[in-house]
Amino acid sequence: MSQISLKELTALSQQVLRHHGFSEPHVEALTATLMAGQADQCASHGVYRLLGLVSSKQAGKADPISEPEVFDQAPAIVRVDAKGAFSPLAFRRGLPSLVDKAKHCGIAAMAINHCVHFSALWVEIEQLTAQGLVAIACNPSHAWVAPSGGSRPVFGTNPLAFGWPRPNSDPFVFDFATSAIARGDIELHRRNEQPIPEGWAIDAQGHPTTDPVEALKGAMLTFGGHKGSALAAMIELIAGPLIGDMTSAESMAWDDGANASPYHGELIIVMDPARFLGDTTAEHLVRAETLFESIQGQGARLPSQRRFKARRETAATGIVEVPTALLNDIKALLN
Ligand code: NDP
Ligand code: PYC
Repeated sequence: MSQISLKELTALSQQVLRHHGFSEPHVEALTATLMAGQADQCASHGVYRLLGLVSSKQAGKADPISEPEVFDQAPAIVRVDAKGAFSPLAFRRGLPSLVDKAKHCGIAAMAINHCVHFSALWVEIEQLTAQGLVAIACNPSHAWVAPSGGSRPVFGTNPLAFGWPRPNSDPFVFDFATSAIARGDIELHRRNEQPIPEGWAIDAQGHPTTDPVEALKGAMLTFGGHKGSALAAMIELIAGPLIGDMTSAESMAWDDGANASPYHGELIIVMDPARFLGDTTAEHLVRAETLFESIQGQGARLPSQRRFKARRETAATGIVEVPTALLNDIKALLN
């Protein structure tokens, strides 16, 4: 492992992206997303993703300069056309309208279309909980995951994220793939030449495997069997056809073997407790705290607790750890 200051890593990320022709708004939005992942010690969605950003652009599958366009689709729906570029800038551009609409209507949605996607969804969710809003986000990816009871990939790793604002504390946030694990984690096991646990994937012949290379050639499995499978299908539908965008299978066909980041849409749904509850908002939100206390009171941890702890550690030291081989691969992107 190499130790590097977050400041230095931020500058390196910006340098790499500029070197590869990304416009300044994309450099800023992409680097903020990558560094958020790294600061929270999310190895599969931190600076590792820089390799995929550059290779997707080099393969002609991600536009490095397109400026997203924001459309006022309906009183409670904002739509952002990312125009073939990565999603973080599209999210940034649509965020003010999404928040306004949620605060006005009580519930609102943002559909991001035609975006290349690589990020963890909590980065977006936390920008909504910071405004006192409850949020749900999801998107398809590439068809890598077999449905429960099947053996051929249909679904993406389809993340589902949820955030609940808390008055005097970190928000309650969960964010997970509907596959047993994110694909990025299997890629990291391949990079480190480590076996994967049983239950994550099957090989191309449909047999259970612990070999990450065979897993990446075969099919990943859903989490929770038929339950993860149904959630993955729901995400294909509501963040695919419902918003006029691609399913994971369509994204995979569009990729045509380029091995680029997935290209599709994303759906974000936001609710304003103050509009649901009016004068009784504080009274009801305090009841949510009772729920959290009853979870933590018995020694169970809340999702994202590990991340928030990691974030505070990074803020205190200003230092993050990056595998030396990865750091070298990133520096090589400047050649
Ligand atoms: P994990 O299975 O590692 O964890 C997901 C969630 O579960 C986190 O909120 C985590 O909190 C929480 N958690 C983990 N262990 C516990 C525990 N013991 N008790 C309570 N909560 C726990 O994540 P995945 O591999 O499924 O996903 C990782 C990331 O990959 C996500 O951020 C997701 O958005 C991203 N992803 C993005 C995709 C895309 O298309 N853009 C596709 C697939 C995944 P904590 O972090 O604190 O451990
Ligand atoms: O790790 O499964 C994943 C993933 C897909 C797109 C971004 N991350």
